[in-house]
Amino acid sequence: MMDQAIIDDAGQSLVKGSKDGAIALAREILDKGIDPVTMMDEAFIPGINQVGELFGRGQLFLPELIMAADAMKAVTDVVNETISSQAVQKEAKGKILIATVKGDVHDIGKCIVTSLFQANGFTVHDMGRDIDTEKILEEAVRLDVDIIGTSALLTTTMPKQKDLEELLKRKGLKDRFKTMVGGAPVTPRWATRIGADAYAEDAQDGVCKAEELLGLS
Ligand code: B12
Repeated sequence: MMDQAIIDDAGQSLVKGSKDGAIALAREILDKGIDPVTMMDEAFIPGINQVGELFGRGQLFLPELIMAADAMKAVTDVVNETISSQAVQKEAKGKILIATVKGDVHDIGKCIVTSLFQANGFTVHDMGRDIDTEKILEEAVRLDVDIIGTSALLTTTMPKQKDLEELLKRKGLKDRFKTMVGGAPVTPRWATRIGADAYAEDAQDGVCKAEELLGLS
């Protein structure tokens, strides 16, 4: 468990959009030996969610949201460096293609997921953000991946995850790939409704679900 004062400071650094402050705090927390995923789950993710709530209520505006996102992205980079330096070289467990769907530029969560998958021995092809459904499928076929994971952070872009399921069915490829969906507005119910093979709440859950999908656990 992390100290409440540090959790509050992490939240404040994001609300203030202080990139340097957030980076310094992240390094301080990691130096104490706290696991990077725990740090994100307990301090910075609640912090960025708080920023999102303030923005949603009109108490914080787009320029501040952008600054907070910039600070969060910098923390994510520190975390990803730490995770990859701690990663034990394991035998490749499977290939995963990951992308944020078309019309959506949110990629902080996706980058954390990518990094944790890699640290757990998966080969990950991260296509980035705002990616066309057809392109995702083309790349999945070209790279012959096992799982396609998509991220959607907007209620207006979630339907792209459904489009992917429909495209897979239309092309007769539904049985060839397993699909996994994630992102803050995405729910297990949504995953079931669109026919995705798995829903993951966070990066750690994503790793567990991927292992289940590939029969590794
Ligand atoms: C940061 C942020 C931004 C940044 C994004 C920067 C970036 N590079 O990502 C910027 C400033 C660019 C931005 C822009 C916008 N945003 Co914004 N943003 C956010 C905010 C505050 C945080 C998102 C985030 O990074 N969370 C932290 C990460 C770690 O969490 P996560 O993404 O959910 O990921 C975790 C899990 O979901 C899961 N996961 C995620 N994806 C996947 C995928 C797989 C395969 C798996 C297994 C797991 C998984 O694992 C991750 C790690 O635990 C949210 C608020 C919120 N609570 O979500 C609003 C929010 C999503 N944004 C919102 C809005 C409205 C916008 C804008 C439309 C604003 C505008 N007027 O322009 C634009 C849209 C731009 C676009 N076309 O995409 C709304 C969406 C409302 C809605 N109903 O859809 C929110 C909810 C804010 C709000 N309360 O109003 N935003």
